[in-house]
Amino acid sequence: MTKSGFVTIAGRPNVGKSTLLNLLVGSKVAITSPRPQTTRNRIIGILSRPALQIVFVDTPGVGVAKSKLGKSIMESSINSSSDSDLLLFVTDASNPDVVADRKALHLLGRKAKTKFLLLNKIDLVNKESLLGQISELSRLEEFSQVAPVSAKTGENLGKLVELIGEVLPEGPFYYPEDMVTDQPEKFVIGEIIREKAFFNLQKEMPYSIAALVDSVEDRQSGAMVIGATLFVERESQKGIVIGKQGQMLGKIGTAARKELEKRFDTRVFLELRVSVKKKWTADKRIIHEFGYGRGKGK
Ligand SMILES: Nc1nc2c(ncn2[C@@H]2O[C@H](COP(=O)(O)OP(=O)(O)OP(=O)(O)O)[C@@H](O)[C@H]2O)c(=O)[nH]1
Ligand SMILES: [Mg+2]
Repeated sequence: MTKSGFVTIAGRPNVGKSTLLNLLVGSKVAITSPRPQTTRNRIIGILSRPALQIVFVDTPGVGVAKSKLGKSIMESSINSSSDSDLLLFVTDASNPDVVADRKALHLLGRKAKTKFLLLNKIDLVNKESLLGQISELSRLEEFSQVAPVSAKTGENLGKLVELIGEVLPEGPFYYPEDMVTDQPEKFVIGEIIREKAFFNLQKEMPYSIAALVDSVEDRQSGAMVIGATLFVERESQKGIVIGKQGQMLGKIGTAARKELEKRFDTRVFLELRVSVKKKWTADKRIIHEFGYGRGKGK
């Protein structure tokens, strides 16, 4: 007899959902950043144990969405949470905001049957503050479990996996045991490039940057040749991404190449361009073309 199920990880932006997902499945399947609204679609991370398969579904943070991009990506969060066997509602214990949490819960939690409350980033807070938060948040919703965790130190995550195993139903393995994510290679590469752009452009760059992989070629010499484009919305932003004498683009490219080489265990040649796609965050067609805001639950 095996147990299995879909477990959605959701909450407001920047609380550490993607970092948690990566730690839970033991592999970097989702990019993370210190900026809110990093994740743009639902991302699956699979944890397989001898008689248990947990399919985690990381989702974009839910908050106030103004742009079409923001709205599209939020839709994918709400759809995922309503289809899953369990909702892990994540909050940031180091930056409590019960009002925002209540709004997010209202959007996410209506259809989820079973819910756990995870207070993340406990490496940054003291016990008293935690107890106060737990009692406030527990008033918002009926949670079957409350778990203070840290995606940085891994505290309590082993116990969390046990608790999840207890509530999941009997069922088959949905994915092969050695599979950790279902994202296409091209998309994974684009996300790694976007992560490095987010990281290096922290202050200057508006949220509206996209990375699209145009081509991936495996050379006979074993090297991987990748052509990719970073899209911005305005001409003026192009200069920021390229930087003085191409320095910024060089930095982003080098950081991405290094991670790609590690990940694919091969030499990588990365040809990175910057292009302007006017007002793309307001265009649903382009948002989907870029692969963002996808995902209808299972
Ligand atoms: N100290 C500490 N930092 C954490 C922890 N978990 C995540 N972070 C940091 O919090 C920031 C946001 O993490 P993400 O995993 O990208 O957050 P997210 O909830 O997926 O954000 P969105 O995708 O934008 O909704 C990053 O800088 C992480 O390194 C934690 O347990 N402790
Ligand atoms: Mg995320």
